[in-house]
Amino acid sequence: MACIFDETGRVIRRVLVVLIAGALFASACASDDASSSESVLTNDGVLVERSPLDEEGDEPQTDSADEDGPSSGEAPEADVSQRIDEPDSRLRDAIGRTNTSPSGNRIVDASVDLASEPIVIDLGFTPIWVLSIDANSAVSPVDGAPLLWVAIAEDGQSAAVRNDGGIERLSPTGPFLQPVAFAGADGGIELVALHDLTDSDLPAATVVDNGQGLRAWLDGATDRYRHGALGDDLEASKLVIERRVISDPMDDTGQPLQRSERVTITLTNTVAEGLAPLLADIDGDGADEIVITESNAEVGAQLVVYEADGSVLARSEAIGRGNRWRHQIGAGSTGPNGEFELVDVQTPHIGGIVQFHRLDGHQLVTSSRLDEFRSHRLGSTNLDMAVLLDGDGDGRTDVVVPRQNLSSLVVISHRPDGATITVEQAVAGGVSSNIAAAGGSDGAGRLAVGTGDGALLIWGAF
Ligand SMILES: [Ca+2]
Ligand SMILES: [Ca+2]
Ligand SMILES: [Ca+2]
Repeated sequence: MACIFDETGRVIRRVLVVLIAGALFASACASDDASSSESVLTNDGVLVERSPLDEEGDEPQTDSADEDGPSSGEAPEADVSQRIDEPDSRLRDAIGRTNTSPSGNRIVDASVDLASEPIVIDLGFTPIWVLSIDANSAVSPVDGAPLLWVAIAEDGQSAAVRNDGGIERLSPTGPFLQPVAFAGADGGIELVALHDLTDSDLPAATVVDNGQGLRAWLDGATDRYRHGALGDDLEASKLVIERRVISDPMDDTGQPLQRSERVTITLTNTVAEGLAPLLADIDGDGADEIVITESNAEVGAQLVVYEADGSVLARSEAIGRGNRWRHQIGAGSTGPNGEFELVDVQTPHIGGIVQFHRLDGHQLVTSSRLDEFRSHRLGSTNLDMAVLLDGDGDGRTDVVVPRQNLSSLVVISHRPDGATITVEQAVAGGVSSNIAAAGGSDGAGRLAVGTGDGALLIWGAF
């Protein structure tokens, strides 16, 4: 992967060279401080290691040089606390992304009427990535019309689409394993390869952040489970969770002490199959949990919900055989009576079953399912081909996902009699990109998708 990455990240690497050099210098100068970490081997066969970070809230970097992670019973590596400007903190300034939220939960709290006719923008290339740009970022406004979307082709060709339907060509800077957009210094847009901003050895991995002191990412790339749904033989052997802890004692100024705690979970029987965890309040206790998809060759994939302290809250059934993936999409109030559910697509390349799951004790129980959809192209690092939003205008959250043959977009609503298609929109040329979406302040949303005919289809707020 390193050599592919050198190609894809070449341009951006130059941009970030000063930042990275600074980080390396700082990390070389830092001292080890693993004396207070604690590790526990749980019943689930995972090693959980807890490390307090320093109290100023400086965020450290893990030394994750090992390939396979420790096996059961073996002592995990020590975390190393370092004072650096971590690259992924820049992600908080992103103004455009392919997923809908930095939390990794693909949900937009807004309505888009997908039964209406879309606006069709001719791009002249087939987009595989579509980024939704923050309408308030005011980048490249022309007559006051800001950019709303950026579409990017496999070869790095890209174009920005304004909210008046106007189109601006961008200089090619890709290709990307996963692009993210920033406001450029010249008032335009700067596209960056996400992985260059992320402290993980897993290609295309990203850090998720709920904006309330909880962050998590996958790390510890290993090739011990050769399934390759995401284009290489590497999967993660570690889940890293960082949370801000506010403790009772006051400091000298009478403020509560704040510190960060890092929990590193080393998977010994499984790998985490995906590029990022998903943060959502699965048990309704007001604090987000961390959802990942764990797989192994014997039983295939299973959704696992971790508490922020590293304990396991719940698991779904495993698929039952190896080399069968499930693609975690999002969590929200999709149930017929607004029940909170976690949505995934089981085996998105073969029969693609959209599944709604609810927490029942320590189990994620499937409440409804519907098949023949596709949320992912085999081998792609684009995992944002499905989204939760109200796509039929009844005010309740649905799932928007392409048909298995990519010939249309469908809205799936979880009704009392089960999961039901309420809208189907044909997509001429087939769906070629992720589904990008965003919500406005008035509850109205917008959604865009690329097509194999070289167009961008747009529904909603203009
Ligand atoms: Ca919770
Ligand atoms: Ca909880
Ligand atoms: Ca709806």
